[in-house]
Formats: sequence, C-alpha cells, structure tokens
Amino acid sequence: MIELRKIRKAMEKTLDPKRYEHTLGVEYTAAALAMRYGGNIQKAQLAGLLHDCAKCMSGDKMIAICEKNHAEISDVERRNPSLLHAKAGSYLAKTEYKVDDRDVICAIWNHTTGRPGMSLLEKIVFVADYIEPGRNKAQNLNMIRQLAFKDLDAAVCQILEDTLCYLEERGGEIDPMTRETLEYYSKDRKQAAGRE
Ligand code: DGI
Ligand code: FE
Ligand code: FE
Repeated sequence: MIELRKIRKAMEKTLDPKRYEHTLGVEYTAAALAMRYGGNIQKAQLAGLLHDCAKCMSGDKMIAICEKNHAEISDVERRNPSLLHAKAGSYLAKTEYKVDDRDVICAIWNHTTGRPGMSLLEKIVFVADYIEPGRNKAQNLNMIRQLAFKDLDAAVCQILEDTLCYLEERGGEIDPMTRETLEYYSKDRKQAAGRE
C-alpha cells in the first residue's frame, strides 16, 4: 500500500490550505466509517486523501486531462467543468500517485455525483466528503452525520436529496447521474422497507 504520509505531503503542496484541511477531514471521516461498516481502513484513507486532488486546477486543465485519457465528457460537464475534478482526479491518482486499486479509483471517480450500485468504499467516500467536520454550510448536517453511522444508504439518499434541492434553488445544472443515483438509492430503500 502506498505510503499515506507521502500522499498527505503531496496534497499539502498541490491544494490550497482550506482544501487540504477538507482533505484531511475526509481522510479520517472515511476511516471512521470504514471502522463502523467493516471496510478497508487504509483504502478509505487513501481515497479520502486523493478524492479532490484535481480540485485546484483550472477547468481547461481538467478537460485536458480527461481528453488525454479518452474519457467521455458530457455536455453538462463541459458547461460545468468543476464536475470533472472527480474524473480528472481519478486519472491523476492512477498516473501521478500510482494508485492501482480499482475500488479506490472508482471512489474518486464517483465522489461528486455518486452512481447507482456503489461499492462500500464509494459510499464511504461520498458520505465522508459531505459530513467531514470542516463542512458547515449544508442543511441537515447534524442529522446526516448521525445517520451516516446508523444507515449508510439512508445517508447517501439524504445527501443526494439535499444536493438536488440546493442545486435547484441555486439554478445549478443537474448532472443526470446525480438524479440516477438518488433514484437508485431511494428505490432500494423503499423496497427494503416493504420487505420489513
Ligand atoms: O469537491 P467538494 O466541494 O469537496 O465536494 P463535491 O465533489 O461533492 O462537489 C460539491 C459540489 O458539487 C456541490 O457544490 C454540488 C456539486 N454537484 C453535485 N452534483 C451536481 C453538482 N453540481 C452540478 N452542477 N450538477 C450536479 O449534478
Ligand atoms: Fe470533490
Ligand atoms: Fe471533497
């Protein structure tokens, strides 16, 4: 396993101080969630540390990294290149930081919109990103922080609902994947409730 200490140093160099603090917050929150749900703690830390590694780049740079790697860039992503920091970051994790673990790469790739059928690690990074202690703006944060340690899928669902609500209020363009993920997790939960 790659040395976490080295990655931490690299992130301190490449990110601005606030983003670096956020990154450390996601690292240890992801570790705590991995403990709670029996996931791989080191992988959670690694994915947490690297999830925003492309965040401080320009939109053009992120587009260039994605094009170089032949990633499809949707129209929504082209209009909102900040969405691409997840995909660009996942390529950087592979090439610059030598991560070869598929699950870690996917957790970085999907950390902004989520995706239907996420692995445990993907859900952990998605949720840790939203609830780490440095976050203070989103509504329902206290509730979601508690929920995250009780029912991870329910937390994923609530985060997506609140994100969509925030984007709708703000007039932000919605990536279809954000909606698909919510549909998947709300359906899943309704079915589970029906079985009880
Ligand atoms: O990179 P972070 O700020 O730590 O967190 P993130 O990668 O989850 O990105 C958060 C931002 O992404 C937040 O402002 C909401 C936005 N976002 C999530 N889903 C969508 C979206 N933005 C747009 N335009 N469309 C989406 O579907
Ligand atoms: Fe991010
Ligand atoms: Fe983040």
